[in-house]
Amino acid sequence: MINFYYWPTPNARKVSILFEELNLIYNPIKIDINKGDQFSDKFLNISPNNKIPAIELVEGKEKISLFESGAILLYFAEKYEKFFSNNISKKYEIIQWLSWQIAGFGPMLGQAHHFNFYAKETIEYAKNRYSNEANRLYGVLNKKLNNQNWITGEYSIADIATYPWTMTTERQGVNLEEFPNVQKWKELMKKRPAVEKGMKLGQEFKKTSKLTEKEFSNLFGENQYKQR
Ligand SMILES: N[C@@H](CCC(=O)N[C@@H](CS)C(=O)NCC(=O)O)C(=O)O
Repeated sequence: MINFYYWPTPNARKVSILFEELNLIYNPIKIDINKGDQFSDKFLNISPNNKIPAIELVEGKEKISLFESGAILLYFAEKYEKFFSNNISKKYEIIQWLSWQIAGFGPMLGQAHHFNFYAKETIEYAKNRYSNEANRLYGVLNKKLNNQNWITGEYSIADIATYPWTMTTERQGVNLEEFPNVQKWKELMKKRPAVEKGMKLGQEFKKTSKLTEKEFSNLFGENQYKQR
């Protein structure tokens, strides 16, 4: 059994989509990051960076515990030889686009979302800087998807990692109509039953109202930055 520590956010959804694609049985364990569950000693032991997603499982005599969505996707894709490749150049093309998502697309979109939506003060420079970066990155993705359905040719963990980040385009300062290949690719992704199911995990816990002071402190303020 796989213990899957999650909260309904893009980084966790990458993992639930892959689990659904692989038809794996897993035990979803909620870590309410608004409430501050990510700072418990038990969770920090599994994920010292205080972030979801994380997983734990037993493999023979070995206990495996992983955090960082990219590492988790690579672990299962490699183990089950699915949504990856045995061909070395294709394999590294997939790793390259997975890295692009983890190191660029995700963090930049996250910052755009933060300054356009969560920030308590309006900082035009930051809003422009990250919205511009977001638009640049959507442009890169749009170009890559020219004349092909999937990011690296075949459906892979690069697609799985990228898709959940393309949900809140308005808050990222992005108009998706400017990126028609990304729009087409999103439609294809949405049609996959595993993607639909993976995206729904924990939907009912998703916050629709504004963050309270305490929640803001947990995610972006005093409690987040306290030495632990
Ligand atoms: N690089 C990490 C990022 C994970 C991440 O940012 N997780 C967020 C939710 S999407 C989180 O747990 N935030 C809680 C916190 O920062 O305290 C990954 O790809 O797994």
